[in-house]
Amino acid sequence: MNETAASLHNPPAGLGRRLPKNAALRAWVEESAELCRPESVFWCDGSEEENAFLQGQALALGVMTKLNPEKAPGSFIHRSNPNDVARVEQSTFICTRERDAAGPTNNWAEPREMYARLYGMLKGAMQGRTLFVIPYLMGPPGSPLMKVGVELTDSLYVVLNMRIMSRMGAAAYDQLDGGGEFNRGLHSLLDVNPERRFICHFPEDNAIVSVGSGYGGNVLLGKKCLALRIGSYLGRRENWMAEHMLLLCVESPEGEKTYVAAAFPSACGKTNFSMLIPPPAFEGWKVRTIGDDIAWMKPGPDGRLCAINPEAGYFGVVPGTNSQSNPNAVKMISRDTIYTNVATTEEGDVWWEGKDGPAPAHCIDWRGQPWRPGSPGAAAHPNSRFTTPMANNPALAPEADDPRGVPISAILFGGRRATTAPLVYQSFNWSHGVYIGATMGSETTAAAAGAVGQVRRDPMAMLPFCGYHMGDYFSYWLGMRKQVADLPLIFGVNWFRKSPEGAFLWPGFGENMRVLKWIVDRCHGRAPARETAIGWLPRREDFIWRGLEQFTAEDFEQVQRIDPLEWRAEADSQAEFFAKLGDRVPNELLLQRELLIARL
Ligand code: GTP
Ligand code: SPV
Ligand code: MN
Repeated sequence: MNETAASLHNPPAGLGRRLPKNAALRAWVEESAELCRPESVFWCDGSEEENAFLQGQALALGVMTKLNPEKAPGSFIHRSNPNDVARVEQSTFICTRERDAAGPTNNWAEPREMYARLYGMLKGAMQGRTLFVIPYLMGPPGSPLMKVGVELTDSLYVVLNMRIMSRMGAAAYDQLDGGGEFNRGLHSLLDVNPERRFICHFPEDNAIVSVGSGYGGNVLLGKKCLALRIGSYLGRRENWMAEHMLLLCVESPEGEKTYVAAAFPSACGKTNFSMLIPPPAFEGWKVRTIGDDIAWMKPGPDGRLCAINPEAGYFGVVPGTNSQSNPNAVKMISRDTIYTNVATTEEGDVWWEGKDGPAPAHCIDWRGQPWRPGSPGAAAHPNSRFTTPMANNPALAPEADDPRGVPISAILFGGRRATTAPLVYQSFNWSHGVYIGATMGSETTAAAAGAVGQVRRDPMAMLPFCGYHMGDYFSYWLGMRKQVADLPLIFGVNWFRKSPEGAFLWPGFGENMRVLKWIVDRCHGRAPARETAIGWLPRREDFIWRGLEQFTAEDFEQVQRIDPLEWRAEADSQAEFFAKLGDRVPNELLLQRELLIARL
């Protein structure tokens, strides 16, 4: 379902013609059309009528297929080009005038050269296609953290996804018509050729150009490109933070609300954790989702760190989603969902590895080929995704729409580590906590093209998403200490530690509530801990175990074990990473590493 030939014919009167008052926007769209030469320009207003029309067009053009409305009401499947199924870090660039501003963890290109190269590829690239203008907001309207963006794209899939993922259309026109700055995102599929695939950020111009891909994080420009890469750059300039974090609210039976943010790398459990259902032993406790992927935070007037979710939907990992692992997600994606790269059954339903029930006797795999149990390869791509509105989430927190945001009590950093890292520990203080985030290691996943399962440093889960020099990013984090009187506590977690036989040591998912409860109690000064070389650790008796009695004292000992040799190797790997960042690494973090070694 390659949509490179997509062009709209004769939209009904009234659709696609919502011209904005904003002259700068009109001029930029005109210039872009001049360059790309689309057959028509379609101005999206975000209305229901428009959505129905565009869905119909997507079906007619083969961009998506409708699923059986009895099995998956209001839902669609899109199969992307098999060469285009994940983010592409090697083709992602930060284009600043000075190379040093992007730092050694980003690919860099000189802005004028990169613009020239991209515009060369874009010249006449939309002939016979429609250019869609997508005005959108990131963040609830009226929030001091809200940002305005406009994405120009020749992909209907992008339009339909952006409508779910952002506050698209009318609300954005209201902001644009009042004048003011907006992010300019220009996207074209070109011929979906990996050789001509570039995801380029121009933070100094508040602009993005993405070509040659039609997949998720590469093309839904409000998400990773604006909300994280450009966002982190703007945040440092404007005194806020853009982070790869979920946001959740834990409510106790007494009605006490505690807000927690957690940075886990791509495909390492944010969506799942943000909507977990506490086990029966936690009767009366509720976990509600504010965001599942991105948090924007700023020092609030009350001395707390205040956070919003800039998104309005979830672009989440499908495989492994079932009524045991994530019952809320099962309900959430049962309707009004766009599936990307899953398998489809003869009944017009979707299927993926780890779905409830047995595998179908035969189905059509993510590539569009016949598949049966035993066929080589997975039926659903390991990075297959759902796009679903947050309103579908049964655990949605009302605060998700609150322009004021929520005050954060705890920040969690969690990698995917088969060894070394314990289930949970707490930092000694802010500086040590920033060090834990900055040195986080995690195994690579299918969310990015390339090898899977290799441990790499992924500071704050932002390695692929920080829009400037990583050393300066660490300094910015440390500096929050001076701006936030009542700082969140910082914890390290790891749901993914394995036995020598390769089995997960911790049951994870809903059972993570046991860890979360200890964290919340630490925030309120209610739970003890013991001091170790790496930080404060819970003792076994500090957890509630009812319903998980089979998890023995030895199991707990194993999942929390701190092996001095493993940690020495960890410190060596951290040193290599710091060396790569050069003299922009704050001394304070180097000192934290020395202190760890001394304690070990
Ligand atoms: P991105 O959307 O890529 O940023 O990912 P994410 O951090 O939201 O990850 P997600 O929650 O989608 O989880 C990714 C994978 O990890 C899925 O296959 C989950 O089934 C698995 N997973 C999530 N939580 C746990 C857990 O607690 N334990 C184990 N063993 N696996 C988990
Ligand atoms: C991630 O890779 O962290 C994602 C998916 O959340 S994507 O939007 O494709 O980047
Ligand atoms: Mn993500």
